[in-house]
Amino acid sequence: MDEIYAKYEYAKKMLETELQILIKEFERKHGYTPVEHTKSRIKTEKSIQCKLTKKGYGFTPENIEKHISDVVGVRIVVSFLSDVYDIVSMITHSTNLLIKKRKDYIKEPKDSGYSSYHLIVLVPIYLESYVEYITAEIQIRTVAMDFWATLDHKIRYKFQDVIPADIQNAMREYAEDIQELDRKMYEMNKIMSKYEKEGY
Ligand code: 0O2
Repeated sequence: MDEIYAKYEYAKKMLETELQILIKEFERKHGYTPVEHTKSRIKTEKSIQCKLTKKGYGFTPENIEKHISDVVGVRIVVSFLSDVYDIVSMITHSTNLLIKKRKDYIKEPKDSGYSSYHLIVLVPIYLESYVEYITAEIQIRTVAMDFWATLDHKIRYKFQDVIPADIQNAMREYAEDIQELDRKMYEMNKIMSKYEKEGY
């Protein structure tokens, strides 16, 4: 286990550095800062164990590597809906990261109402005599989606996934409100850009 955790630590560092550079370059080229904040983490042993149990697998290094794609996770929170897709495109064009899978929970939100764009990527780590590719998850979402997901996470933790129906229904409704708000903010940003172009 020590060996595999060490590799996840290296992958987290590599991914953080790669994303920092990509975001800085994006800002330099476009003269605009789309990212509000980023957060990275290594999933706790308890959480990995829990997820493997739910999927019906034992807690072994092989099962972690094979069945858990988000031991290393980075979340990128952006201002507007269009920024999500700009950041996805930026990461997709990186020559250092390989895209393994995409999950667009913005176009198709989960039943809970959860929405975000997930990229499952392969991150190279340079060991003594060889390069190994480690799987990691990048979640890209707007501030509004992040607000919703943070509360939803607290609810899930409190009720241990057995969430009362009234809370579930309310959260689905708020997810729709958030979607609508993101759309309105995106339109407002377009209007602002138009004014800017006209010299305001
Ligand atoms: P934590 O504690 O946030 O890390 P898969 O093998 O692809 O079928 P997986 O990895 O569960 O299974 O994929 P999925 O559904 O894309 O979810 C990955 C992560 O997305 C979750 O990790 C959450 O971080 C987030 N997520 C997915 N659904 C929800 C949701 O309904 N509400 C919230 N708040 N977050 C969600 P973990 O390990 O479940 O949790």
